[in-house]
Amino acid sequence: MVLSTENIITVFNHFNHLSKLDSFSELSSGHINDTFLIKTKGAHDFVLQRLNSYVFKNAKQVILNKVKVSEYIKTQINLTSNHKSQHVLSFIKTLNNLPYYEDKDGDFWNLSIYIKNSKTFEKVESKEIAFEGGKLFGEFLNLTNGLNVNEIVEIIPDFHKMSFRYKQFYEALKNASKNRIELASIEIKKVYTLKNEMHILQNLIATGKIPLRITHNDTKISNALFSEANKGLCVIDTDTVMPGIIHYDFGDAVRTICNTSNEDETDLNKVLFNIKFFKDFTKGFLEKTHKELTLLDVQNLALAAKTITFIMGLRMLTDFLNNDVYYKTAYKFHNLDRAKNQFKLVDEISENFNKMNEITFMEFKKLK
Ligand code: GN1
Ligand code: MG
Repeated sequence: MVLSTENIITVFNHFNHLSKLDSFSELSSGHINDTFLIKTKGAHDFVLQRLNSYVFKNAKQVILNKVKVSEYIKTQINLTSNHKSQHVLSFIKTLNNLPYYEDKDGDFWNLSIYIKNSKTFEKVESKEIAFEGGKLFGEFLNLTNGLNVNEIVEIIPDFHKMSFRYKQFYEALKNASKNRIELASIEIKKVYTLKNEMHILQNLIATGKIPLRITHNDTKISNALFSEANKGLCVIDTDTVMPGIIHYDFGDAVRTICNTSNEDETDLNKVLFNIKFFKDFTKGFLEKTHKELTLLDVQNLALAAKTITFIMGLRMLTDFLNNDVYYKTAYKFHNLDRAKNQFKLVDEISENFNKMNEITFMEFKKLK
């Protein structure tokens, strides 16, 4: 469906909100779905989203999952409903009483209430946000901890499984153009060099040393809403909530909070690791989660930050070799630039690795 004004209004009006669209704009921070902020003159503004059916083969189920997660969180937050609405997403049903709308092309849409007086960050500029982000993502794990695993469909199987991501990379490499292979030769080499280390966490999961829980699986800092006073409000983008390890939620937040530049900055001299923010984030995260964590868990948090950053680079590189079929790109070699950026950050994490391990251990010890 063409994303014309007329179509957006039509889709919006399939939902049961009793509001009139006043204006809308695209929220372009995500790489997958099409997301719009719908302004009305009524009590609420809304977020209307079309799911990407190439990425989400079962987009209807993504929405069913998200609604379940929100409903469950609502039972766990100990606040009056007025305050609750600032801390959890509320989805609106269609006039047919369904949580999703399916358009003529078979694409699925969902609508949620825009959380007022909130803001997001693409990049973190203050330790306060790093700390609040840590508390917010940590608390999300507490809030979803009791969710029945059987009720949540694993929306993208093997999402953070390293061997799966390597397999996709090898496939892409077999079919890639000579030109793209040449352009990415340094990054390709790196994928081979880091292979063993990047499988350590997967092996700890396979041997039962690190348990699966319900996790968010996309904890980049732009998926956290903050109040105007810079307090953590609500975790958004619950598309990929499914069984996972808390390590990757920790690590994915670190990947974005401690990168001194954006994910696609091309001047790699600007891609540095902010160890101060790492400390603040860790403090906040552990404050909320330490009761659930073992020493072995904590000993692997820094490795998780490195591993998930590498996974992102690997996936972006793979998409580049596949001629950009997965992530939205703004220009021709965008995915390669993203991969270079993430691999530079992996190097930066290696430089800071001992300090990171000291920090996670010290902060954990303080709480025990
Ligand atoms: C994608 O579209 P967005 O921003 O929610 C991706 C994540 C990556 C992220 C990288 C379903 O997330 O896994 O971490 O890009 N989501 C999916 O910025 O693949
Ligand atoms: Mg996402």
